[in-house]
Amino acid sequence: MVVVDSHTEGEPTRVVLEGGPDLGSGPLAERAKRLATEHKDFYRSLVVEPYGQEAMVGALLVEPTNPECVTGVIYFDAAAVIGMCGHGTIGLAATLAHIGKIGIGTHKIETPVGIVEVTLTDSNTVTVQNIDSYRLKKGVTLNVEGVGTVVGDIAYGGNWFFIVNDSPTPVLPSNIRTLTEVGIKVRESIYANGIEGENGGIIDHVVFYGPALTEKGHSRNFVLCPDDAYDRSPCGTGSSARLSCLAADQRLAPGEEIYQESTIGSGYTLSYQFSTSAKVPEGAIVPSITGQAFITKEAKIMTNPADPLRHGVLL
Ligand code: PYC
Repeated sequence: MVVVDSHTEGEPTRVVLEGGPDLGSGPLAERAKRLATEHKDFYRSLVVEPYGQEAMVGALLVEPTNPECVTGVIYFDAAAVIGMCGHGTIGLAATLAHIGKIGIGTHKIETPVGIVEVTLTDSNTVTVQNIDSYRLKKGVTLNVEGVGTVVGDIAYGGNWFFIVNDSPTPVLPSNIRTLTEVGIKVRESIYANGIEGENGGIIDHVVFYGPALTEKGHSRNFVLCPDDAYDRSPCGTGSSARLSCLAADQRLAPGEEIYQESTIGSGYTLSYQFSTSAKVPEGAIVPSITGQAFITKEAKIMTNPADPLRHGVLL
């Protein structure tokens, strides 16, 4: 497999340029399902040790169905094939620029959940115009064993999120272990209570918000991903979901920019416009996420059939 690695605000992405499985030529959602059900060993091995690294998200390039798109892409982490990935799309745009496939300007990319737009300002700086994002439910109360009462909103930004405005634990790098443990307990409670997104959508991302630690920051977040790793960036799809909540609560006006800090202190500039699509719930927004990605590696991944750990170590 030929891959290019990058990091977006600290969060790693591995773009698979060549050597992925044949997923057919159907809609991307169908191909994503085939990747999830028929090729788990393949995608997992690319993002977990010893061939991958903690927190890595993979981006498998596929032929788009829409000829206006420069590529199609299916994202995955160690635990799941995911609908969309904001940091991954910033990393993908920087990678496509690195290999000479796109230049400065705006380009369309097809994902299993819809078409997104990327605007490359320079080789590292990318703005993603994400798919329509919206809040499904406000103020869902959970009684989480060992944690207490946790109140959050259920919102969609390409993945389903449980968004907690008042983090049960201060969002500080020194609390990453506790934040991870509490996040897992919150997610278990969501599952145990049968709480879902629309059409049975699995709420597999949990985000905690706390006060910003810098002057320019709006707030600081901690994002628990399906593979139990935390997002080193502020999470593009999570930020999209949060923007939909801020819009619904009239805490942020359309076009107003905020700077979202991540747990490690990197960040995204965020804004939104209201969606004009009739296909999404009223109040849905089109989020805009700007961040920077840097190429870290060009590599050929070897999968030696004699290697007992070729499918990755168990997490
Ligand atoms: O940036 O959307 C994102 C994302 C999802 C999972 C990890 N990062």
